[in-house]
Amino acid sequence: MQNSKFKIGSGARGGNFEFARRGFTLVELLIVVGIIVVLAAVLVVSFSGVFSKRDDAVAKTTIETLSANLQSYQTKWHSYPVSTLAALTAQTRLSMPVTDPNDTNMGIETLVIALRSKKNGGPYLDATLFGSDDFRKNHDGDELTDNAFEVEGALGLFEIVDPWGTPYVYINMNDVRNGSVKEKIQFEDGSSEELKLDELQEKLKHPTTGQYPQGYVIWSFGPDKKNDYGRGDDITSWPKYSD
Ligand SMILES: [Ca+2]
Ligand SMILES: [Ca+2]
Repeated sequence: MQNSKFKIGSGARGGNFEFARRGFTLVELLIVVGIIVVLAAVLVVSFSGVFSKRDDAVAKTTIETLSANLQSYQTKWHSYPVSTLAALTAQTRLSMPVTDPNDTNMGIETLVIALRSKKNGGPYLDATLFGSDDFRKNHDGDELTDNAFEVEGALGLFEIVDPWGTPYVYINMNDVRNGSVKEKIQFEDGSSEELKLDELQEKLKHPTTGQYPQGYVIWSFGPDKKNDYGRGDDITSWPKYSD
């Protein structure tokens, strides 16, 4: 019995056995690995392309939704929300001034409060947008101490964030024109960046007509999470200018 077992590979099929045992040469293996690497790279690139297109579309839709909500607000009040809570206090005609607890994400926080405020006949803010943790964040952890704007629920000063986790920027164009913008964005990791007024005024101007966008601007810093003031990969509420 032992003999017959021993003879399996060395009989009539000995050649096959030898071939199987030889396996692949190093060159053959490298070729196979190379092909797998190339295929994987192609798949990763095409999938990331699909994901980044999907994220761009989400940011675009979010900006369109906020713009539609702003339009409802404007129809009622004949103006767009201002860019800071202190100014919104005056716009809402509150007797007690409400100020921002800190100096970050003021534009988008003010927009969210303005659109949620029952005092202003709201809420105008899209419920799906505000109801989802994908969009609603409070990176800088600030909140109001009293409910002067009559918003529903907690008093957290929420931001709406883009698919890459960065808060959208909202600025009323009057504040750009009169140079009163003080906007500082706090990112997910706690770092922050102050917007430069001169760069804002320069980049928001149409390259040939010199016109500013009407009413307000909302933009996302895009996949690179860097502020290009509406240029580069940023996603904008106004028709984007080419660089
Ligand atoms: Ca906040
Ligand atoms: Ca960018």
